[in-house]
Amino acid sequence: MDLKGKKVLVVGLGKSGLAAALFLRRRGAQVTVSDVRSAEALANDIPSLLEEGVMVETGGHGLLTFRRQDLIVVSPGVPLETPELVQARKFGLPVIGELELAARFLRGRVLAITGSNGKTTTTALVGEILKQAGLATLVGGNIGVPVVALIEESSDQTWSVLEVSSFQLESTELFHPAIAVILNITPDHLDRHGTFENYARAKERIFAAQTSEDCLVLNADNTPAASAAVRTAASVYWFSVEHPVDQGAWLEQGFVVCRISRDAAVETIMPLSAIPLKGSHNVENVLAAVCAARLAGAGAESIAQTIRNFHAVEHRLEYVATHNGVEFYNDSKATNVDATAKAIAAFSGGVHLILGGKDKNSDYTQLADLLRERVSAVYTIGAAAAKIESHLRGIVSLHSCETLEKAVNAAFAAARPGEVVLLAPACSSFDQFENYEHRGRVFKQLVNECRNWKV
Ligand code: UMA
Repeated sequence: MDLKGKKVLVVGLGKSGLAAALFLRRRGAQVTVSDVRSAEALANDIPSLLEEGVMVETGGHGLLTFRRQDLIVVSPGVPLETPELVQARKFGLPVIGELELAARFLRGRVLAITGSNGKTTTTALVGEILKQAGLATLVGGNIGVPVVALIEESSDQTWSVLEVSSFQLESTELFHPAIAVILNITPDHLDRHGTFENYARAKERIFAAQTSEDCLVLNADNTPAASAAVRTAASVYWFSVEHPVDQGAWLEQGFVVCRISRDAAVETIMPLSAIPLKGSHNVENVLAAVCAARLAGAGAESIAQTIRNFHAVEHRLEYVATHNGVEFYNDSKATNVDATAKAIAAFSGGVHLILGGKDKNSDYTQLADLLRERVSAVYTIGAAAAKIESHLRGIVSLHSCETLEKAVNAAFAAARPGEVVLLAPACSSFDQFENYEHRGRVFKQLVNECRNWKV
């Protein structure tokens, strides 16, 4: 793909847009960036872009800006159905995502991980395993580092371990991982994709360009993920917490085991009890990581060693502190109902749960059984509060708190020693916070302030 002299429009000036604009500019393209936010809101990034010779349109997307281009590169958070993009496609302009742009230039091999939940932990774990095994490894994607930002560092020997979201996959064409992993597919982002089927099809683009030379690792225990096996050209590997599989990773008599081809011997990786991450969902993540890392060439012993020393990624069921015998956990990344269910299930009971934020067209009644079993009270915050309360009335004790600060204080006041205050909000954060990281950091700060409480 020759970018020299091409007119390229980058839509959205977040992390992806900024990295894409600078990359395109370095490759000689004439770059314009367009964002709906105001120039004031983007004041941090505009000067460096102008200095590089990038043109910037702020405060909205101009139809004409979208017409005068050779290529349009879209940030993951910008829906493909945005009217200006629909119009541009109608005029025959190529529209690709940041991931697709990066895929065309990234050197070496790609190990890509998608799923509704567990992506970030599994990506971080696989990245760490490959690094510790001595392989040249880069880590990026939805985990927070745009894939275009990895291009310059990549070489023919590199493994790029990428967390990829449905937003990124939706606009891929040539993106071609040597190893792809689908951890699970459960309802999420229905506000963007419309239906669960559309969402699942977007996830399945992870293997669209794979051939029989490539590997696809699937969760045998999750039907929507497992059903992809009949639609792929790649060799299928499985992981399961429930039963042995013909090739892949599973549990046997309290041990994680792995077999990387049907005729190979079963290798014992490590005892289940040596996995340092909380929650049964993390056992699934570990099994997927073991299988993928083994396929990429890491040895069994080195894999076990790295898992033993691996700590929870920030904002994923992250232990924060214990005050007056009450434990606080930050699972701000639990941005959908399934992730919240998994977080609750990691505790045996006495959970004071903070729920709410921006709704994604979710059905919160799916939490009913777990709430009855393990949750003492729910504290609602944000724009989705009224909907959540209407779904959960009569199931669990509800407290309307509006803000995270009021919720933390109310939960701490009510929790008894031995109980848990858990932020696992089942919603995105954009109504009250910049992103889920910001929400998690505010939670941790509020928890630290609880230390000064006298009881
Ligand atoms: N914007 C427009 N027009 C629109 C919509 C948005 O101009 O119609 C602008 C916004 O004003 C903003 C910019 O686009 O300035 C934001 O772009 P973006 O939402 O793509 O955000 P980035 O900062 O580029 O971050 C993205 C991912 N964000 C999303 O997918 C929403 C990050 O994942 C990712 O880490 C980053 O690229 C690097 O790859 C975050 C996320 O929430 C963590 N992901 C979702 C999730 O995990 O559930 C999918």
